[in-house]
Amino acid sequence: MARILITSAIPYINGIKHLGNLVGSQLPADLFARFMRGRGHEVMFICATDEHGTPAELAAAKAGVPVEQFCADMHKVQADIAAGFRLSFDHFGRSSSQRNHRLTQHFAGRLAEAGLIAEVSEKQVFSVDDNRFLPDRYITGTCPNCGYESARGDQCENCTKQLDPTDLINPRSSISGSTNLEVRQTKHLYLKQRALKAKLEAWIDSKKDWPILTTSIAKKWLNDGDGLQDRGITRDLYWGIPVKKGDQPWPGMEGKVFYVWFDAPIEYIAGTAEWADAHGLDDAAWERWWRTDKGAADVTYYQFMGKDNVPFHTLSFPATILGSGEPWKLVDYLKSFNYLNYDGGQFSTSQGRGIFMDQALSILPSDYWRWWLLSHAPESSDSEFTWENFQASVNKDLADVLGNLVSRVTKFARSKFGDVIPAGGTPGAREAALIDALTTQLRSYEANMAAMEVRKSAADLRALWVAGNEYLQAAAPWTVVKSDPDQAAMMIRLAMNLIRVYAIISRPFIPDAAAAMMHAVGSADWTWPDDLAAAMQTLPAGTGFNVPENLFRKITDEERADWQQRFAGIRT
Ligand code: B3M
Ligand code: ZN
Repeated sequence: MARILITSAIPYINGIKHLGNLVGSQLPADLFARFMRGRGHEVMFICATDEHGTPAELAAAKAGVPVEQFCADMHKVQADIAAGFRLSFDHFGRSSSQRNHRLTQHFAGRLAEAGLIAEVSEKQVFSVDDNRFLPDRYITGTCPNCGYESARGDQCENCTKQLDPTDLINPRSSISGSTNLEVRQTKHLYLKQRALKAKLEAWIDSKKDWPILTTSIAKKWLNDGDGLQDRGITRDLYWGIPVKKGDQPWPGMEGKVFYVWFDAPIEYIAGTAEWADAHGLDDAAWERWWRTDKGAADVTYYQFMGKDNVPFHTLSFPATILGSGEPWKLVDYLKSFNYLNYDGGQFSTSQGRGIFMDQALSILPSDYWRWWLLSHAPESSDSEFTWENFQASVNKDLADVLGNLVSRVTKFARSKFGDVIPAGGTPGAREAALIDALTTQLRSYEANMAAMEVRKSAADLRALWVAGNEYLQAAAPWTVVKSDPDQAAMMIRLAMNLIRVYAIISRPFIPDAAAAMMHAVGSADWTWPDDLAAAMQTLPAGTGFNVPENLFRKITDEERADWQQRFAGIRT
């Protein structure tokens, strides 16, 4: 039994994620976690909400609630939606947890001791009425270049000129509108990433089996022109983790917090500590996942994320870990994704374009979405969601192929053989050929799943479903029963066992349908079919079974047109 640590990029707190975000991180991570558990491995699957930073503060202000309350509420919202999609986290933590406070301060302290932190004095705009420093993009004024009146301190949206806040005419705070602004001196901490460049490069070069998408992004940031910059890791904000050196105050840094991207990946570790706390376990319970000196040497660590998050996970976070000089676990395999587009354009959170996780669940159960998204995951290139494609996949793969097999077999069995799986008959050449074909296909599925080849895995699973259908088509128990009921009984017994096997192997993709299939054949034995021939004899004659409600219904043309229309616009 192997020990597998899995983390998904942690969703930002300020809004509900769209399906493009879901398929690029949490969903494939869940697929992998479910598969590894199904194979009997020990899995720790961690996700969390990413709660700090100015966007959280501003979203809270807009909602008119204190930021602590806003984050607590939104965490609950996101946790409920994740449960709706059956994301099987061992823990869904919060980057604002006390665990993350302590660990983030601990890492900063270690980095300082190692001489990897520089204190830098800089000038920044302070809003007297807001009583806070303003990040560049929260200062508005008139563009000196084109006269546009709502230019931002970092850039004019109208003429695209890059600006410095001090360039703006009539600058004001975008938070309060106040013009009572001053330029003040402030001090910040920088992580000297440049000093870690050789170590980082050697570590990345040692990852021969990483996907090209991952290594090419890492290498680009490492080597391009001004690639690896020393990085500011503190901010003048209210909401965040107070800057401390371990548990000691940091002179001159009073009232400042760590930058959100410094503390967010540390939450992977803190989230595991939160898991231990939630289960009343001691520190050893989570440290055995993260500290190679405390039992994590045999852990394999997998991360899942969209490509935009790769630099933070191949350079910044490893710089924190390596720089600490402590034996923390580094990622072993980083699976990154391209973007999913929406109906001829991009999904966009800021513009509210596309389908958001809560909306998706409001129109169809999660299995429908899981199947489509995973079988169309943007792996080797960007991919696109269209309603036509979604309808076609659901109706064909789920309803016609899988759902139809389950319903046809159980209904026929009930009408001809009663309440239990029937006895009689002898398997012949056709059955042997089916088991051979299924075995070959199943080994391919297992290999692709282990390699996180999501689309290929979906194609293998679909092929496994199709093979069963073709067998039934050719064997035709519904005809054979008239002349040779015993042989028909044998075919149905085999088909019932096949439904159980389908439940087990399909569970990572469509967990609810898998549970319904398992229930239909009256079993609760989820043992992985390592030996398929043996697995196909698990349910003996005499086992009670149920006829399930339709596993999957078809999407009608009217529904498709209606949804297409409903989700064409912009969510407000
Ligand atoms: N919070 C992704 C996002 O919500 C970002 C990932 C952090 S991973 C440590 O856009
Ligand atoms: Zn301009």
